[in-house]
Amino acid sequence: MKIDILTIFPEFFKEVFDFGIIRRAKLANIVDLNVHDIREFTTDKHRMTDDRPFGGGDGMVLKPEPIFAAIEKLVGTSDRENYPSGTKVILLSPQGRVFKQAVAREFAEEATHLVLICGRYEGVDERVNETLVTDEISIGDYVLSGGEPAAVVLTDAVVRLLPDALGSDTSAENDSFSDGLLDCPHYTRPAEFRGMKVPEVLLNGNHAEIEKWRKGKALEKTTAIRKDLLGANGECE
Ligand code: 9D3
Repeated sequence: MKIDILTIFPEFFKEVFDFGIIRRAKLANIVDLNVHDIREFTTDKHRMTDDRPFGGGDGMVLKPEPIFAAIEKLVGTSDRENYPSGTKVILLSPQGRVFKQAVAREFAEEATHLVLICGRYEGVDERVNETLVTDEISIGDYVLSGGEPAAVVLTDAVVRLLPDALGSDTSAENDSFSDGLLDCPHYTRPAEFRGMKVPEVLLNGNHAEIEKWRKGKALEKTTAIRKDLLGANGECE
């Protein structure tokens, strides 16, 4: 999969993709991940990426020209009707559909090229949304100062789902959310730490008992703090 990130703060991403599963996926050519400065696609003397809003008001709005130029370079066209199949141009914005594991799965399975446009607090010219964007995504109901952290979250969640991105010791199948429940508690040595004992069931080697305990704890935890995950629709919503 190819992932291109468009931002006015390319420095934000300097080291964030150099660790763990994403780093491995890059080295194994499972993902071709690149960050682009929107400013590099400006053609005016002052290389302006934003401008004052028509109609007045505070703050600046990201200009359409460099974003259109970037998409034309990266995708080949600025008409979303003519994007190559498997191409998604995603605007990260608080107005978007909320990112969930099901959305990560959809992108990992259907897309071969993701272009992530990082919005800013003040907004993006609406013509970007009208003709370039195939998916508008929010990562949740809280206010960020821009789309950059959201681009990191989305990239991480999608890349680890790509075939062969996870090591053989881990499996996306065993993830919390894959069976719609939160994870069970985990313990490692020592069996007693400052008077706190590891549950006896985990020490006795009875794997059927252990599985039953883990499932029970997962259900207990989910019921206590995330009843919304227990819906019958299996969408983990
Ligand atoms: C004047 C700004 N706000 C009016 C309610 C809207 C607003 C626009 C842009 C608030 C924050 C932002 C910057 N955030 C993002 O670009 C963003 C975001 C977020 O804030 N929350 C969750 N997901 C995302 S994805 C991009």
